[in-house]
Amino acid sequence: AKRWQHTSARPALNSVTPDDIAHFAQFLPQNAILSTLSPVSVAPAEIEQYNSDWMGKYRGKSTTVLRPHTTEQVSKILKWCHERRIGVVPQGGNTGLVGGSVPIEDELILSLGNMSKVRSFDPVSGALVADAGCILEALTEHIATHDHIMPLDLGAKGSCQIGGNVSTNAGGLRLLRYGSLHGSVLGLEVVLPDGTILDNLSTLRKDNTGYDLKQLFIGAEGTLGVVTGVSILTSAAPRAVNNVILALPRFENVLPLFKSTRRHLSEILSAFEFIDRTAYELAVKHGQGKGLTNEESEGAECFVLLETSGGSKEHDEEKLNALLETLLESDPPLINTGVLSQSPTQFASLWRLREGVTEAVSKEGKAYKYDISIPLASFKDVVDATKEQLRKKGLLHENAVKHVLGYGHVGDGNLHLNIVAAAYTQEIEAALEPFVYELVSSYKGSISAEHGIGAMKTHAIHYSKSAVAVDVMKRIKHLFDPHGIMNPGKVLE
Ligand code: FAD
Ligand code: 2HG
Ligand code: ZN
Repeated sequence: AKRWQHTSARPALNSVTPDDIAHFAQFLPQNAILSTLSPVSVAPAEIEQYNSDWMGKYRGKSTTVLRPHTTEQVSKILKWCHERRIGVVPQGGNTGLVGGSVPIEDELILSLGNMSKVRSFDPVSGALVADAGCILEALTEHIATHDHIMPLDLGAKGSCQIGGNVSTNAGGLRLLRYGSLHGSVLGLEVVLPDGTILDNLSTLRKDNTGYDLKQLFIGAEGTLGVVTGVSILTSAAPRAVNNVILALPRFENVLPLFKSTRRHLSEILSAFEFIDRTAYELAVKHGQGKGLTNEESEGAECFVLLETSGGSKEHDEEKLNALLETLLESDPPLINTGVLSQSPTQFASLWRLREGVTEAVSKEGKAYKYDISIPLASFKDVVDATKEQLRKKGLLHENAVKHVLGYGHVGDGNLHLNIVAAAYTQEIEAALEPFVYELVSSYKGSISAEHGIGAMKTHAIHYSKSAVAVDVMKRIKHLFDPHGIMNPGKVLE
């Protein structure tokens, strides 16, 4: 993991001291302060989970985790840290994949987990207002009782928080249908670095009264303030959902398949997800759902999971069956086989295959993750070129890189290129970077489609943003956070 050092361009920051803990204890309940410092003095093991990221790739050295219950408490914490020049890392579910949610040095960790109340839900407009620390799955379950669904869904749903989702501008599995959070978030409550509470928690669909400030915090990765409340537009739950897994003989069929699927399914298509053969085999190997029998999957180069969400099960099934017939009858057939889920259990199991790839990969080894936007037709070329690069460097073997795989959100032009290694080593990283970034740049793509910049890609932001854009970002950062306390070393170097 890269280490950030204080530079003359960045103001120096102070470590948390026992005096700071004594100050926090004046307004925070005992259970909201976890610190290895006196007078709290917990064992370092108790804060280990907050210092380590989901992949086991990034590790901070924080002594102190604060878990406030209210927005006012967050405000008091930031006001103090602003005055004392203490770095603060906001942390949600800690499922981020770019090292953004853990400290680089010994910044204070501000965990939102205790702020987990639903504030309101309007079943007429679908507007949901919730504390930032609400777990995505808990919100999904809460509004399911009102026959509504969240506009986003991702494999980390059981741990990630809505505030973390907003702060990373998470994409996920439903973006094709419901669009990005820049469209569905209606308002935010944010505590600015100096402790000021910016209450923009509107539930209005339309509000053109000057600058749309909330947009700045969507995807800011905790560098501009702490999101404490989220107002988000949810949709009426579809009456019928179906999913199908398709086995394709060749990658080249994905593009014509996508075109054909869109034409046949039009408004009921709600997801179109891609996994290559290696990703499929890893998911199966590590028990992530069941898809096809060995016979059905034999000879397939890749797989597509598609989902429909519509008004009538029979009507949607009719459309899906007509699509499957067309695909099988085309000359040569675009697919080897297609299996339509027959029960809610099978539906969930098919989804598990796709959603479970990340978990399967983490069981298999240490993953280098490149989350890129490139033209869909180049997905395979990028995976192949990366494999070839590692082969040329003599790194493609059991003790170094075990697998190179590609999967992702085809419908959004977003490929997840994962390199699974026996261990994180400088040699592998040097073979991958800047190689992958230059490859992406040659396609005029993005080096971060949905996971963000975090600590991982600060040095590479110029591959996807102009010098002018980075300069404007720095000026915005300085305006909100003149002392540079918010998530230092993340997004901007
Ligand atoms: P964290 O990991 O805790 O934090 C992420 C970033 O946001 C950090 O920079 C942190 O400082 C900041 N932050 C967190 N909360 C706040 C807050 N309240 N205020 C200000 N800043 C805050 N991502 C996708 O886009 N699409 C996917 O499909 C997807 N699938 C995933 C599947 C798995 C199995 C895993 C492990 C991750 C996946 N991710 C995906 C990445 C990750 O889950 C998302 O980025 C998620 O939105 C992070 O939420 P979190 O609450 O865990 O945030
Ligand atoms: C997904 O789409 C997530 O499954 C995670 O964005 C991707 O682990 C990854 O590389
Ligand atoms: Zn993804």
